[in-house]
Amino acid sequence: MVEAYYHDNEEGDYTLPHKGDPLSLQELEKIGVFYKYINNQTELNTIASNRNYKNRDQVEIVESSFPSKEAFHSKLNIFYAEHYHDDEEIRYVTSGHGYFDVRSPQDSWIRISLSAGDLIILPPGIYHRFTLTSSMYVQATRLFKDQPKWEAWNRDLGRVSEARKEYVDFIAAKQ
Ligand code: KMT
Ligand code: NI
Repeated sequence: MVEAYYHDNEEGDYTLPHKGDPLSLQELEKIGVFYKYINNQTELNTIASNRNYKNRDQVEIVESSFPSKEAFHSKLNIFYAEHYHDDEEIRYVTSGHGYFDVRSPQDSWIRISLSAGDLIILPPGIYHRFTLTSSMYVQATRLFKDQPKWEAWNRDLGRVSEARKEYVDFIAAKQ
């Protein structure tokens, strides 16, 4: 079941829920984040073809699929570093659980809790991060238009691309 809420901003184990005030899916749409529950592959195919996504892959993020505990944790740290992409990020959770954190217009963290059947679309240019939950397991389909391009621009780089500018303008127009 999807759930969206503000992150409590407490430090510590980032796989814990960190639950703050709740937020509706309509509020997410206002910042360009779309959510949909999908219970069959046909619906996923429709979304992919409507948006011109030709390719996809399946990822399983669990310690046992990494060569070492260190490799697993370094991957989790990469996912959890705040970043944006110049393209949309579409993820469909097929098993397990994950948290996507996205920045609100006021720069607070909004946490979106996802499990099997949950599809999320993050717009180009939105700052976000991902973590496993305390279940420490997720399996997801990643959609991409052409070749996989997972270029991430971490916030500490301060880079402002065209996609980032467009997203900032989109948010500003709504205020
Ligand atoms: C990402 O880009 O953060 C990921 O692919 C995370 C795993 S997909 C649920
Ligand atoms: Ni990302």
